Amino acid sequence: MKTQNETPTAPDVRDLRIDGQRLWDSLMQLAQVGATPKGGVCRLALTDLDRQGRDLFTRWAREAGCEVRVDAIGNIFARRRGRDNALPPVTTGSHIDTQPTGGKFDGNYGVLAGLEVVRALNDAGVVTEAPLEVAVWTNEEGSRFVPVMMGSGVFADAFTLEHALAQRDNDGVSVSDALAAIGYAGSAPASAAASPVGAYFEAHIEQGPVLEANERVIGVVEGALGQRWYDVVVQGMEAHAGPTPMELRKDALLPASELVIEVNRIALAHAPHARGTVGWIENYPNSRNVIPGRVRLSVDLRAADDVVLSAMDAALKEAVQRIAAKAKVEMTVEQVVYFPPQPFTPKLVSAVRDAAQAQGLTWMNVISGAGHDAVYLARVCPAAMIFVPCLDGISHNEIEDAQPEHLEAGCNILLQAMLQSAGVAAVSGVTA
Ligand code: HGY
Ligand code: MN
Ligand code: MN
Repeated sequence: MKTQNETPTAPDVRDLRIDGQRLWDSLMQLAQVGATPKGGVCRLALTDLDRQGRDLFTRWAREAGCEVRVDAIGNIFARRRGRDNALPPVTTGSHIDTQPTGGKFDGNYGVLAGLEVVRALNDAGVVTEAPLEVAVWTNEEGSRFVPVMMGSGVFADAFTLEHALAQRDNDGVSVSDALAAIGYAGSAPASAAASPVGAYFEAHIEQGPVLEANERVIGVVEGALGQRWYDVVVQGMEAHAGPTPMELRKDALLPASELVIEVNRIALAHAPHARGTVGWIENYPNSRNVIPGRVRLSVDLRAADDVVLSAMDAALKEAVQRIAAKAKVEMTVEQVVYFPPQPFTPKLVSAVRDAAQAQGLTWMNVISGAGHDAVYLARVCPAAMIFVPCLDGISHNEIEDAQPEHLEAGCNILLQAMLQSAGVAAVSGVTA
């Protein structure tokens, strides 16, 4: 750091570090909101627990001197002023909604790492050139409501606000009503066109085994897989499990089961980067001695190449037709999510890599198998992500775990990458 009587040049902040213990403590405190007995978190989008988590974050952000605004899809933006507030902000963030069997770190880490960056800059008296913002994106998980990455998708114009607000959960509750019920239907426009972003960085646990298997601390994320999600309905006819002869049945669960096998086969046929999952299934009427009359199920297809993803889409539709004809039942397929593989911005990816190298951290280039809000932000501004390992690569599971020192390391990379993009105007009174 420059002494008082030297001519101030651009303040040197390369040695600036976050407070890892404070980051960990904030993660553990947020994890109490929706804590499950197995040590995980169940904080579904737009529930009262989501509200409690949002309230905690906004309180912390205001205590850190941030101005807070909420947009029409419930995205929260905590703004730390810079010297030139006419510049578009350098933004970070993630999500605090979780899976039903979620963990303490998925999404929550990226939001609280952003808050820790703000707190560390406050402690050091750093004034950035551009303002900074920490975002909490609505319904990233897509578990209760589809589409997935809903808040960032509206912000990046991947789909309309009206489409998102009209979506309903399995109990028929709309996003619009749930958002209003928790008091986060904001007035700010949910649009990057109205609120331009200068650059976006997102810190996240990897949620897979690659970093840990290669004993690397920082994942330099070069891009993310493309995804197609579907809702499938198999319509047979309920009937009595005893008197109904096998050859006269319209059993909906049999063709549905064949489709589950087909989804797995389609993914394996497009190895090594393809993925195929049936995660949600509803069997109706789900009674021991009734032949299932209707089955609804989800299909999640992913690939690193959009041509491959299209081929998997075609293979799925061919399988549905073939299975339905053989079983003499009706099967419908509705695509509810699509986004192509998303590369991140080389300049920002390099900033992440350079910061890891400068801090002597082990790192490697990775592709994200998971979707993240950064995938949609990358459509409207330069974007990059920072991964850190999670224990045994497990996520979307209550046992999800991460090491404090890895979380701290990732947050320090986030700090340096954001400062490089935002510029430093002053450090504890010494101005550039
Ligand atoms: O499904 C995903 O990739 C993310 O967890 N929403
Ligand atoms: Mn996530
Ligand atoms: Mn997730």
